[in-house]
Amino acid sequence: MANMLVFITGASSGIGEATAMAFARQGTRLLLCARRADRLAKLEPELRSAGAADVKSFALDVRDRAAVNAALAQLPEDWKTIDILVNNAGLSRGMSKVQDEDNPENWEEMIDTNVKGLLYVTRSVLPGMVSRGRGHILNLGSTAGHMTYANGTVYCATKSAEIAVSEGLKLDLMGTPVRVTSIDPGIVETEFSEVRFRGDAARAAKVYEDLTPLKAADVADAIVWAATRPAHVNIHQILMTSIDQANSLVVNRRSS
Ligand code: NDP
Ligand code: 8X3
Repeated sequence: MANMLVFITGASSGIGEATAMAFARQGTRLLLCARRADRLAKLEPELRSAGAADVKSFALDVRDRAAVNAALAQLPEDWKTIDILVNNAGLSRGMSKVQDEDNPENWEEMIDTNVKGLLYVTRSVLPGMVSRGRGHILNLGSTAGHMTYANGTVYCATKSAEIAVSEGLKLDLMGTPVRVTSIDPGIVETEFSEVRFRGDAARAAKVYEDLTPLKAADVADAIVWAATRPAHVNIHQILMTSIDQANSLVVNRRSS
């Protein structure tokens, strides 16, 4: 892994940050982006101390196609040869019925980030992987893409789309050595719910109350595992939950 260059989107928090740390321990070079560049800058020395061969980070909003293309085009040549892309940047906004949604901007933000942003970043990285004859794309899906839950229609739709995109990429890439993996976790305790509920910490805490959630590091561990299989092995999908979850709907809460 020491010669590998790993690009992680949404590395300023949660699963993306934990994945950066997990790859750092493998000694890879790390290219990181998110909108909060200050957080990435703080993370850089920690990743170096953990073993990363080198780290470069930059501010990027994956919803901005021109900015995605420009950011990748402006990289120094030796930072363009990305071996592993982790399309992690993503979010949920709100929980409501479609007929009650009074803020459809929430829908745009989820679709633009989770689906279109993932495609923009992939399009800017994938041709290089194909022409170099090596590469691995790992996309963050969710149990939400496997089973829709009430009041989560649009978020679930974006994660369902992520599964379709991952399957489609695998088909597109047949005949090349580039691998595609969809990483599909259930409930993971990160800033995800605080973002979803726009800073309502009490409501966010309820999501993780009375159950054992996955940790971001558990998901990072699965990502590194998928990325470190022999080159001829393609892990298509990892559907993972904590011991207290069966699917999108069935969760074991100790209080109930
Ligand atoms: P966090 O909120 O902790 O992290 C989300 C990351 O995405 C942040 O680094 C954020 O950075 C980045 N991000 C969001 N929007 C953009 C954008 N427009 N451009 C660039 N970066 C962006 O949540 P998680 O770590 O939990 O989520 C990571 C991924 O995992 C998401 O795709 C999520 O859907 C998925 N997931 C999460 C689960 C959970 O229960 N937590 C379960 C299953 C999947 P910044 O704000 O600085 O831009
Ligand atoms: C995140 C997991 O169940 O909150 O994708 O949608 S869930």
